[in-house]
Amino acid sequence: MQDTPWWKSAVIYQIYPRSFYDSNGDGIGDLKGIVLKLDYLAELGIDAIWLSPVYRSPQDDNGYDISDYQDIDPIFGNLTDMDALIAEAAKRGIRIIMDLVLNHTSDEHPWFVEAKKSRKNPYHDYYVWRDGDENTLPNDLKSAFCGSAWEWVPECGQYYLHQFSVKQPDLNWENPKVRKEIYQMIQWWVDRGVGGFRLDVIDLIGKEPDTGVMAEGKMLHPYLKEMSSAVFQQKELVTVGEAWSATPQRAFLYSSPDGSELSMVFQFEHIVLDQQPGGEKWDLAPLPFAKFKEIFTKWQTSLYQKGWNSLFLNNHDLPRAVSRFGDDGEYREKSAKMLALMLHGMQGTPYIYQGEELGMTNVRYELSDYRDIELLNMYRERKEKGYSEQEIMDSIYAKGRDNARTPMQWSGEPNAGFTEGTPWIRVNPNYGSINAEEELQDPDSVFHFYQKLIQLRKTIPVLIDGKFEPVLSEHPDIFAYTRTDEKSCLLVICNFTGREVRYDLAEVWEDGELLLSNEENGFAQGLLRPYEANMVIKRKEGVS
Ligand code: TEU
Ligand code: CA
Repeated sequence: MQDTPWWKSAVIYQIYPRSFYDSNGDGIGDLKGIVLKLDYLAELGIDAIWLSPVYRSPQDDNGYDISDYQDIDPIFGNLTDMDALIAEAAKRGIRIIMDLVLNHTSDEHPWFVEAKKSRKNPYHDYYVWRDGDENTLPNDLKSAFCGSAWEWVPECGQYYLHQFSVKQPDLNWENPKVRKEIYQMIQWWVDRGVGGFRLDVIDLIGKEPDTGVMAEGKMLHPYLKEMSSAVFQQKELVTVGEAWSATPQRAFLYSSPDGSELSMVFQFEHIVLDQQPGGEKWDLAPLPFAKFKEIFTKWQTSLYQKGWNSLFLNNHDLPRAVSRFGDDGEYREKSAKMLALMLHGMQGTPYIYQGEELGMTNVRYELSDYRDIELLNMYRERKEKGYSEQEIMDSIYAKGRDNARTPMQWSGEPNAGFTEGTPWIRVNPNYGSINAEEELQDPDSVFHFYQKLIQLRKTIPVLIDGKFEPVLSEHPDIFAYTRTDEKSCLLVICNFTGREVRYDLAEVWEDGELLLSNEENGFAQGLLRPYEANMVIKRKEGVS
């Protein structure tokens, strides 16, 4: 693994700062709070932190609406706190990856405050405008947060584009001045010592609003190449792009080994499976397990030696993995470990979303307990369309982003030890039994299972370079695969059900070394107990 980039053997931990740890009692997580928890993260063994936005922002979309890219929002602290976090993390061998929102700014960003003053303002074409009259929308483009993607500005006699909230105007990437200012800002963060960037909805920057082609526009990859050569190809930076439209073929460009664009992308084909075809995320459908396996297999086999996968099952926009793909009831711990082993055994860079390492679960709150603009807008829109209260709440329980945004559960203390104040969002009531303090003391906890998985990634080369090959592809309950390199072969085999299942594998694995299992009775070939997961390795004879 001589010249392998550091991020190919790394595990990256995502922090949603407002829900991570509150150091000053205002009920909102902050940068000083993260510094206080760095030893916990070092204990887990992660290599980098992806920090969701902490820049100055009106917080309309919890910081994904940025009004100053080069300052910290006071609710999180200040630039001195940011420098302290970078330095304290570095002491523990942890890099900080900043979340860059480059598709849009806040409408309170100075650029937009100027732009909307008049068509002649020098900043006007930093954004996307269309002529029209107040009662005729330019076209039927919709916002991801409900309603039209166009907002009328009388002073200009024009509409501006916002693919997200009305307070998140889309930037005009066709304007070279915009790109130049963005690259200068990125360099400013690189000079400040950050180790990389997560690029929010990066597949949208090549948008073509008149044709309705918003993702993967023809200028997307030229812009990415220009940005990469301007600021990413330095200091071993890791860059990961969020690309809901990504396919393996497109990922060859995004994550090409020549480093001409990014290190890797977050693709979402496994994330949109449990929704009705042609529907929205709120239109629930059972998870098609065969398709789930097929998609992971496609990405693993397609990108082998031609690109690089990011591996994730949840983030700040998604329901908790154990609730969505496992069992957050009787088999919560077992299925959380199974999901972790399934994911971390594959080729790519695994991402752990805060609390996933504890087996934290979804919530079912009263409507008044929810905070997220996306689900609250959906509630209003679907209510007006006549959906039943129960149908709407069931969608929120299953897919609402606040499932992931309830405060990190540190202990059984009030508010799960997250804050001594009133939390900005209600704490999941199950914090008494699911919290870091308990799990740090329990050698069989989900936390320690993740810790072992992360350690294996550092010590088992086949986990980094081994070729992925599916096995038992037709089995209705098992996801299994091998990883092979010139020195060893590794089997990962996972039961995705709460039932005992049987299987036949021609190859004998019982003489292999059981690296990790979530089953205390060890590995018995041919049988998997409920949610059992095993990682077995066999080293090739005569190969040192
Ligand atoms: O998310 C992109 C995005 O499309 C998601 O919001 C998606 O629409 C939905 O939430 C999936 O459940 C990114 C950020 O991750 C998200 O937090 C921001 O709200 C959004 O962009 C706008 O910046
Ligand atoms: Ca705080």
